[in-house]
Amino acid sequence: MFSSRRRAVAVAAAACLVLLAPIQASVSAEPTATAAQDSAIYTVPNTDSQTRTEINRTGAQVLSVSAGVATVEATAAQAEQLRAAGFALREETKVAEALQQLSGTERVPGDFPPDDQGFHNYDEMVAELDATVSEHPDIAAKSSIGTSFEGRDIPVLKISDNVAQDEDEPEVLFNCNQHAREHLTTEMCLHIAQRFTDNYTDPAIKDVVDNREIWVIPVVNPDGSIYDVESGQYQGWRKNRQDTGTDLNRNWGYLWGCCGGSSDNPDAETYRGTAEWSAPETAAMRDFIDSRVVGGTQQIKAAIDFHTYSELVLWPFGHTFDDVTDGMTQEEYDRFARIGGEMAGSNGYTPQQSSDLYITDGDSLDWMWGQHRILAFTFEMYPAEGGGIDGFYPPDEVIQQETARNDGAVDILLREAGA
Ligand code: BZS
Ligand code: CA
Ligand code: CA
Ligand code: CA
Ligand code: ZN
Repeated sequence: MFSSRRRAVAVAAAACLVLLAPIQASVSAEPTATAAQDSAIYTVPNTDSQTRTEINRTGAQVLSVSAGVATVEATAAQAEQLRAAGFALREETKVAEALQQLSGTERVPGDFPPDDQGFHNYDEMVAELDATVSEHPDIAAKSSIGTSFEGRDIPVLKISDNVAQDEDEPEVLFNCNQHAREHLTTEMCLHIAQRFTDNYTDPAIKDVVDNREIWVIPVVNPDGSIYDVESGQYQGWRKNRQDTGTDLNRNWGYLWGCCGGSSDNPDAETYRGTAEWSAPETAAMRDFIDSRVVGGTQQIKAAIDFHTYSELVLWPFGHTFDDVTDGMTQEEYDRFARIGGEMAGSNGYTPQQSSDLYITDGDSLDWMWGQHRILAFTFEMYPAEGGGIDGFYPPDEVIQQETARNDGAVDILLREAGA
């Protein structure tokens, strides 16, 4: 089984690891209680996008869906409320126990557990970007789009020939790790950065790099992603670290809080914040994307916001079940569905409108398209089904395969940005 295999690897690795990194003998302080830590994982049969929206409205959070069976993260109170509303919940695991198992027995303070050292923590991500720039100064440049709530830079890497100039080329944005625990996405952005710099001698790659301006933001939520690993044990943390945490993907300013697709309860996993853009991290994203309007024209033509998990290609809107609505014509919707379908054909994900999962508001997709007409997609990466919180913590052995899996889709989007 998954967890026992991981334990075996942890035990085998433990002896040599003391040489590599300081290991805490035991965790002295209890990890801070969080929404996820206090929750259990439930399965709920026979759901659809309407009922999944109802489930989320209690403050619980649908994590994945398989043939109508939803996997849901919920506190005891939320589970009780759902049962009272007629949902047939079956408890699968306690999140705190699952997180402990996933983290193994050794602790590396400030870093991923010994088994998962293939993942980049925040400092390692910054170092990776710096190394990319120093190896490829002609085609890669690093800057910052702003700072997080706790004051950390949110770095962005630009990749293009004549990288110091703002050329008149279609710009494409890839951003990752809005949600803290979705660490595989950071690896996705780093993979994109490496692929388009290390392989510049490949004519197909050179053609893209020379004729596009690619922006890569590997960690939109630095504080949350650090918090999720800093004790050495995973926390299952989703939000940023402002007060009780704001769900960054409910804080964007297009019809913010409009449609029952986010929560006003600060403890909920989908807390939308006190106002649109109340999170410094979303405000930094807004300012960066707004700054790409040059001469009245948005330069960013296409974007992917990477999340985990469920293996989905999602397009706008999230705030309505309707395909055609204010801000989306049938022709535009059909273009999303066509390109989304083509990308899904290349990576084996399932293509669908975002609201087919459940209704959301204040998400990045809705703003990027609604405000700027960016051809914006959200990818929910590996795994398709994770049995609960485990889905956010795949072993580092899958990083190479599951990031390279999206090469074809990334290339399709880069092509479409010029169409
Ligand atoms: C996640 C799931 C994600 C969310 C689904 C979604 C994607 C909603 C795009 C809206 C737009 O947490 O990864 O609930 O934010
Ligand atoms: Ca491993
Ligand atoms: Ca260029
Ligand atoms: Ca430009
Ligand atoms: Zn997410």
